[in-house]
This record gives sequence, structure tokens and C-alpha cells, in this order.
Amino acid sequence: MRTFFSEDHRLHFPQAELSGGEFVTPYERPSRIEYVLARLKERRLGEIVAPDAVDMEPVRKLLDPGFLAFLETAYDDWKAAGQGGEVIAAGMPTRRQRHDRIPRNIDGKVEYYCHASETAITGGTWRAAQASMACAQSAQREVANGARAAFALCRPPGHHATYDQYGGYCFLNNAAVVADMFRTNGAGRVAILDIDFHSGNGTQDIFYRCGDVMFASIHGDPLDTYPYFAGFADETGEGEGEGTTINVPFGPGTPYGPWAEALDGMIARIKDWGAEALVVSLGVDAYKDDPISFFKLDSPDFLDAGRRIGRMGLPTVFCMEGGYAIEQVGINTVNVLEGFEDA
Ligand code: FKS
Ligand code: ZN
Repeated sequence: MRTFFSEDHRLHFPQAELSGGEFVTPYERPSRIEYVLARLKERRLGEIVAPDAVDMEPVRKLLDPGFLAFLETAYDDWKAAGQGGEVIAAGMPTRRQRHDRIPRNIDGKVEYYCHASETAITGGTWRAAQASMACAQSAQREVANGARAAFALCRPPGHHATYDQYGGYCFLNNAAVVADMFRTNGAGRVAILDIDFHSGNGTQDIFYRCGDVMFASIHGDPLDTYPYFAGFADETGEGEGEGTTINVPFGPGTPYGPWAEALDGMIARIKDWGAEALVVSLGVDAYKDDPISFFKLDSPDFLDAGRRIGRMGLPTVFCMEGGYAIEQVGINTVNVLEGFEDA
């Protein structure tokens, strides 16, 4: 399969992430992508090509226009207000507070549109997020035009970005836009399978009330890890979307056995439901040595997971999400893709 990749991801590299009460070099850093590229070439997975320009129309259709306008100018507005550093939210709207009026002040806007303050916005963030989206969209078009699968080497990632909030290293929800583009192209039902270690709370948010996009995610139990307030097993969708959200959380130390069983369960649900296209939120932070996660998958397990996904036989777009054991990110990611291809 072909990979869509843009060098513009480098435009997003904040100086620091707030972690453990300290500012550290962000875990989500440009070098992650180098390892994936190197491995793709080593394994000759297929051509690596630049995406077409981003198409903001499908993005504007799915996500809050005010949020998009905010992201576009946040850094400039922040600087214009005399703020010295990168854009970081100091607070967020909390319980029993108003969410229905958007602050005029940039500091307040940042708090309104952010849900996790580890994530900074820099002068290049908007362009990098658009380039990441462009990769996802080009991969979608490739598959819509008849390819069996395509890999969007997205960075920054997307699955924590909601309809109107950024955070968890994510700004624009690539996988959600891809799923919606499949709908626009005529797919009656689209499934998103999220195998990143973290709950795809943003993707869940976008389709929670939607009956024609299924969202299925295996992740660390929110009682034990980020994002702490979404991804519980009893979140199953609402209204028309009742039953089309599937969450399977697991606790610390979970090995591949139960993880794979959960994956098989989701695969069966997606097939029975009649999905016509599949979007995979491909994070590899379930790996045993990931520095911010606690599952115990080993590299060959990713190959096996890819095979199981491949056997579904669906047109598939893979969107890169997380994975922070930097040197293994390439091997594990490409293992999923190779497993898929020789399923
Ligand atoms: C470190 C705490 C980190 C934020 C974790 C964000 C995970 C992001 C991700 C994505 F795919 F989006 F990149 N808290 N002390 O891996 O889910
Ligand atoms: Zn993750």
C-alpha cells in the first residue's frame, strides 16, 4: 500500500510538554516519524508520496467553524496580546461553569478550546495540523478510488481532538474526517477501529450520536490513564448512535491475549453491522516499553493484529496516531501494515 507523508509535520514541535510537574521535551516529537519512514523503506512497503493540498471543506463540514478559526490564528493572537511563550492553556471550563459564551480574550479562548494543557500551540502548529489532515484525505481518496488500503503517516495525531477542542497532542481529528468523507462518497456505514493505547475520546465525541459511523476502541482504563474522563465500557452511544460506540478498557500490565480477544470481538461487531469502509486509528503505544503507557504488546503482536484487521477484507485507511518508544515505533507500525497486507 502507499503511504502519504508531508515534511510539514516538522512545523509543529513545541519546546515543551507539561509532564509530571516539569516541562519536558514533548513525547510526541518529529523524530517518531523518521523511524516510521525508515522502516517503511527498509521493508519496501510501497511508495511514499506527498499528499494533495488539504481540502478544508470536509473539515469545516464536520468540525466547529469557531474552533477552526481559533486554531488558525491562536498563536498570532497570543503573540499580539503580548504573551511571551507558546500557547498553553492554564485552565479549562469545569463542572457547573458556563460553556455557552466564548471569551473575547485570547487567553480565555485558549482555555475554552483546549481540554488538556500538556499540548502547546506554536507558530507552525496550524500548518502542520493541516498537512497531517492532507495526508489523511489523500489516503481516503486513494481508497475511495479503488485501492484496497492506504497509510496516512499523520503527525500531529488526531484522535483526541473533538468537535471543538484540542489536547492530547491532537488538533484536527484526521480519522473522523476520513470516515465522514467515506460517507460523503456513498458508504452507508463506516467503522473506525482505534487501537492506540489511549481512548479516542475525540473521535467518540464526534460520532457519539451518529448511527452510521461505528467507533470501537481498545485502550487503557480511563480510571488509570489519560484521557481520564472518557472511554468507559458503559459509553455505548446515544440516540441514533446507541450501540455504535464500543469501548474496551483494560488495566495496567494487559498482555496481547485479552487485547487480541477484544480486537476479535470488535472485528466481529463491525462485520456484522455491515461496515463498508474501515478507518484504523493506528497508535502503537500499546507496546510493552512505551514510556507513557502500560500494556504489554510485543512487536510480533502488531503483525498479528494487522493480519486480523486485514482478514476483515474492507477498504481501509490507516491514520497514524501515537507511539513513543521511539526506536520501536517504526517496527511496530509497519508490522501492523505488513500483517494487514499478508492477511
Ligand atoms: C505524560 C502524560 C501524557 C497525554 C497523552 C496523550 C496521548 C496521545 C496519543 C495520540 F495518539 F493522540 F498521539 N498525557 N506524562 O498517543 O493518544
Ligand atoms: Zn496514544
